[in-house]
Amino acid sequence: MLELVTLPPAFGMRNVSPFCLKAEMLLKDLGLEYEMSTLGDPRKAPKGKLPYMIDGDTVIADSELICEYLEALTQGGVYRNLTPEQKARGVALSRLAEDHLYWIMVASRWLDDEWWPNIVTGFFGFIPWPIRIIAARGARKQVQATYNLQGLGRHTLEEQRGFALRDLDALQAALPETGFLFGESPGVFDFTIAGMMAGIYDNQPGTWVTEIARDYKALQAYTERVQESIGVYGRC
Ligand SMILES: N[C@@H](CCC(=O)N[C@@H](CS)C(=O)NCC(=O)O)C(=O)O
Repeated sequence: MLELVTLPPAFGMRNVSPFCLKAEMLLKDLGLEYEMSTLGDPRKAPKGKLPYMIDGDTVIADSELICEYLEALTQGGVYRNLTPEQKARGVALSRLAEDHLYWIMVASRWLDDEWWPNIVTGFFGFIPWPIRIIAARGARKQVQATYNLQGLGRHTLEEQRGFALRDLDALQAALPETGFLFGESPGVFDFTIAGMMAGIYDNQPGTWVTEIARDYKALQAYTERVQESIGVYGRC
């Protein structure tokens, strides 16, 4: 049986990571037998990030590589009959969500002093005090350094809000008002976008990105539609 290793629940989310949620939705959609397990410390994962998937002796680390593996396993079940143009749009939107908006969401959780106590309890609660706060502060420094290296961390909060708004504008404009990206049933690229947006809309309490995303009603309705259709929700 396939095993998907994800982060433990946190912030009112049973699957708190957008990448893990995408992989879970895809496994359910493909009708494959799978079980889920959790790992509190992503540093112990094969590539230091979650999710990874185990299939017998094979370990696949990275949600996109999991998609590729499942595509081969199901002989084309993941990308189905997508045209090259549809796949190109799907990949471009995924990069927007996973390699840009994702970092703003991460910063809104980790680097906002008001939200920070939720990180300490949500991600580090399993570590005894006072090691917990030392470990959490160390990880926060790394998140800040990564955000700076990515480039977004060099901007003012107001400028970061502007980047988030333009990402959300683009996502909402690219999505259909009914149905899904490429047809009447959701597919892998819907899982990518809905997996990302579920964490933004439903993490408890909301972050500053949640606040601005709430104005994007069509994007929120789409996120609900995908989760409902597949029967997998990020929230508890
Ligand atoms: N490209 C990876 C990204 C996975 C990722 O960033 N996972 C986060 C959780 S949402 C993680 O494990 N972060 C831990 C870290 O970077 O130390 C994928 O698609 O699987």
